[in-house]
Amino acid sequence: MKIVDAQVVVTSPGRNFVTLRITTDEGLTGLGDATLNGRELAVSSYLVDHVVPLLIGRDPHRIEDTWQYLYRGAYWRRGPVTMAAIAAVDVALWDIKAKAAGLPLYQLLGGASRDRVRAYGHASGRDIPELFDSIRARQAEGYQAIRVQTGVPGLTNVYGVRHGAAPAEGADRHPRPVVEDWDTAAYLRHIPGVLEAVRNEFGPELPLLHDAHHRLTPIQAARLGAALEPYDLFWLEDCTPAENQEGLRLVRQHTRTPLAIGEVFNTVFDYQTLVNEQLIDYVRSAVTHFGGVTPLRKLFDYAAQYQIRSAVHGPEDISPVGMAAAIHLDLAIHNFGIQEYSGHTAATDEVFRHAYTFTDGHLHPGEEPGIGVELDDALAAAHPYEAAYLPVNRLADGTVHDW
Ligand code: CS2
Ligand code: MG
Repeated sequence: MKIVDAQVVVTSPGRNFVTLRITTDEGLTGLGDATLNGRELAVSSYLVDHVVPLLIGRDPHRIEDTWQYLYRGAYWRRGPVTMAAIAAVDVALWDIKAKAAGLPLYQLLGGASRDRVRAYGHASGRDIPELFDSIRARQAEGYQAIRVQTGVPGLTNVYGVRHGAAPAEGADRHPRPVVEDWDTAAYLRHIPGVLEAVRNEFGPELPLLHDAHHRLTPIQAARLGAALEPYDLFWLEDCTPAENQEGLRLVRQHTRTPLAIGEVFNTVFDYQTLVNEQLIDYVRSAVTHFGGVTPLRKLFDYAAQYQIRSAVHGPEDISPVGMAAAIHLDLAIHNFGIQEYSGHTAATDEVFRHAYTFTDGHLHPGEEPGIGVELDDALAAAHPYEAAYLPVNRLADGTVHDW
């Protein structure tokens, strides 16, 4: 079999998605997600201008070799644009291989290690009553594990918190980045009381997660983790910008709250100290941003040696193609932890018809050969790209802060 064509489709059914479709001389096609929120066209260009010409004529079955060829061969390694582009190729090739075998992808990854995949959803509120309503809404949808984000008194615009009908994070199509505001001291004073209220209202059994979104220093994170221990979090996510991996030693010494990190990481090297020293409990990378199924499977196997589990990043900006690939991997690996799942707009689900299902808070990839996603080109074309930025974050004095 040979690759005869590869196209990049950029569509915006509510938000932008970048999809690679690889076609073979036998008529089989495969899809890969290359969406990098707020920088979509950079990945599209990387694929169209630099990668697609290299794919034509290659044997689509040689997934590992193609991955190494694109990663090592480029010389300029790592980075989100490169790794999202390689991920799209990798997933599209797995899709083709599984279709050629007539099997759903998870069967090629060793078969199911579980019957279904537990997902967590997002709840948020500007205040506690609004947050309670949001948690109840997620429970009504079936979620059995919930991430809680809350407004902070004195701050008007906080990451992850829904303002009225507006989307909570990143989906706004702003032609310039929205400026959010931040005050770490106010956040640290406020958040333990919120989690106490949620725990009291919803009881001891509901798994609760919280995302600090890279905003704390190691000592602030250590203090927060310790303060949250009575509320038994499933995890505290991205407590620091963890490219300073050694900083997690300090956090770990001071708290038994489980830690999850990695949604912005794109290679195993970003995790070495965190995993080798068992400084975290969950690795958070997405198939789409980590170079695909091939390297993410290796990361999970490496993490398993340290009793660290998977928790694949699954916000709305991972397309249904990236989500499907994640769910196949989740079903197959032994050290699965949990899958983030925000769902998509109805328009997105029409553009990307998918076999995976969400029932009673759990996902299943379905039994269609391949990853089980089809892209409707005509519908995709009806939703052209729209420039959109993620927000930026500033302190009260105007200093740009992590977000
Ligand atoms: C978030 C993301 O899902 C999460 O945990 O941190 O929503 C993140 O902000 C977006 O994916 C950025 O594109
Ligand atoms: Mg996060």
